[in-house]
Amino acid sequence: MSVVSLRNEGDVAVITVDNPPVNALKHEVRAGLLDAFKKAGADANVKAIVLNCAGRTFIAGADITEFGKPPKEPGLSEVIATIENVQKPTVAAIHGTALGGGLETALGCHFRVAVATAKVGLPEIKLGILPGAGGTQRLPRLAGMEKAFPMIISGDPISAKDALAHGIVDEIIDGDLLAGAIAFAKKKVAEGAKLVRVRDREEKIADLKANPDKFNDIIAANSKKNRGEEAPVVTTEVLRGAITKSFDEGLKGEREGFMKLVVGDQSKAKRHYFFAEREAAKVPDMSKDVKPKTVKKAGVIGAGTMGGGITMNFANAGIPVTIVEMTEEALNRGLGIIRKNYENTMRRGGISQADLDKRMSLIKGSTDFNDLSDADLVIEAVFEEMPIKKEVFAKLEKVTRPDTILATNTSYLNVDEIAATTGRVPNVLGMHFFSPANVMKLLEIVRGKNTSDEALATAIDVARKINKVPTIVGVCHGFVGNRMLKARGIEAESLLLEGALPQEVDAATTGFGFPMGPFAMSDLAGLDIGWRIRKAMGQKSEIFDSLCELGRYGQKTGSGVYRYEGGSRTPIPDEVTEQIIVNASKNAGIKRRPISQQEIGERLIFSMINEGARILEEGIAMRPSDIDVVYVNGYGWPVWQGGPMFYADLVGLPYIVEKLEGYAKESGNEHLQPAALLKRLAAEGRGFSSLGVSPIKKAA
Ligand code: T1G
Repeated sequence: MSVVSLRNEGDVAVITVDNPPVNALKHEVRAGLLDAFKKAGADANVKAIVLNCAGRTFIAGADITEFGKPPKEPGLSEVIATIENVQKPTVAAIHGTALGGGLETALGCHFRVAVATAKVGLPEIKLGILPGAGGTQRLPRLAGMEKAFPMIISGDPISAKDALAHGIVDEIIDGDLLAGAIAFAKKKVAEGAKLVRVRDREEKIADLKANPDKFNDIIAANSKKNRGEEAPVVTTEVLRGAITKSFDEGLKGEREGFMKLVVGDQSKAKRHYFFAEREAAKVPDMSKDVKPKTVKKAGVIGAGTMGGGITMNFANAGIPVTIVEMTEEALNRGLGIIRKNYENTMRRGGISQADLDKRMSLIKGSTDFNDLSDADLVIEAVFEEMPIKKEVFAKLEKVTRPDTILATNTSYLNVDEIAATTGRVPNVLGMHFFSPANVMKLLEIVRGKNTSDEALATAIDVARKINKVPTIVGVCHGFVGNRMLKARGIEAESLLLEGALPQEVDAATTGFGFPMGPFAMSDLAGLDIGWRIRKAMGQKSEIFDSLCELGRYGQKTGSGVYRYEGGSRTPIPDEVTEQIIVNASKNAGIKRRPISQQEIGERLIFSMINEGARILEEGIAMRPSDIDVVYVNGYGWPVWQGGPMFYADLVGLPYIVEKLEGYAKESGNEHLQPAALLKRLAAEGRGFSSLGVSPIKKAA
């Protein structure tokens, strides 16, 4: 089957790309396009050319799997240069998502038409690169820099309507796209329309060319806090070239910027993550012919922060959901918070009043479990205490249909133990959301030892429908994310006792690219949560118990590890905390010492990597990249660092083993001893990426 075909519809040539699943611009597509446009361009019987795509979308970009391999001619820029020099009207017919090189190819045409549901964008920055086939130079000329800059620096697509408003698309086609595109082309021929290459259109950047300093205002209006990412910095200067240089010089700058970024670790990390996120939802030992159940109605138990957020996810996806609380007061409080959240989003322009009303209409509040009798899936989000969860599941067992899937939102507890309290173990699993549940993309789906394939497939399907990123994990205390975070927490507290101060530990974390350090995060979440868990488990922490005994729970009490003044959320180091830490060191018989940022950073990061290795050994995660997906989506791991396991391979496992052994010896922290898998891979000169996929081990 040819990936590019050429046929004539009367005097209009139709060039069709057919390279499923997303018409990516692999080498054969580029060669086919070059050949087809040359032929149609030279054919005297052809008066106009339409470029369209088969399948579900217009070209969605370069083929990312080709990156890092020796480039094969023709390059995309050559193809686009050929297209834009055709001396007859060329029209791109867009449906689905014209992204990256796809949109850049369309910008090589004189005109673009699209169906109303189409989207266009230049998402390259999300892969740690920049548009490398003229997008940084053509899009500003077509749409103006005020529109092009935010599109390119955010990488977010825009609607066909928005594209029409900014001249990126020339017409929205109702009905059959190809017929509409051909009619548009014929109209241009009949009008004798002037053919201007996008590269030659300067009207929308004329003012900026004359006043290049105004470009700095556009940067200021569209740049967010950069935590060490290279691509936005390089891309900004390449875009500046669009108004300070000639087109060809600007193109040269784009090429240089692209080549610099594409070989960098940050782009490798983001490309790794792109595929990792898609792999995470694939379960090799789940039978191929299993079908997910359709969830026409969901139920949520608990209208607290988590229950409310989970409920919103279903309403946002148009799925009716019943939220059940124990009392009217608690229920109304929860529903009030949901409404307030939607009102805030509406105020920010995220949704309309009609959207708000529709979503609220999909949410039914109740204090009667029997209202869940027709639910297909019920998720409990009650207190993190096993007896309470078991009581809820016992009730659900009675009021729901035997085929209803019951999920627990537990963050740590044993899902198999919960399942065992029901008579439907195969229909019980964990769906661990992250707070705020209506915002955070990560969903850890906890596969119990007897969870059925159908229940698992349904949870994965629901995750996609409610716009979450599913990762399948096994049963252990804290599953993947929280278990590794606990390892980091042990190190963070140990570093305080050994001589570091909270602000030094947090600085090492944000210096790595995290939005927040462990102690600022604890103050945000509330120190009392950990205090309650420690008391329930009979555990002690002199530093944090002392802070809590002083009523210092964190931001909510105006002080915790840090001090917060005048309602500000900015953490201020506090001598009260420092004194508590110094006393704790003394009581532990530890002689405090200055600790370098390098040691702090390595102990925090390497302790998580080490725990990740143990998680893989125990079969709690199927792939190292699944752990990366958890950390990027649930814990703020900077995506340009690829995730803990990808980062470990970049650093090199032998180095990590050596450092862990050294720090374990120096600190006496046994959990820093390298995991067996880590040591084995290091000894064999391998990385985590050399591991294949292994099914979640079903605990004995
Ligand atoms: N290259 C290779 N494979 C791709 C791909 C791509 N660009 N896009 C998707 N796939 C695979 C994906 O791995 C999955 O494979 C299947 O297609 C379906 O994808 C020169 C250099 C288009 C919005 O960044 O955003 O152009 O798992 O599950 O949810 O300047 O895919 O089935 O084996 O995501 O319907 C720029 C990336 C590239 C777009 C569809 N383009 N793709 O979403 O399906 S760089 C992008 C997407 C570039 C130029 C530069 C989404 C989608 P498998 P999917 P979806």
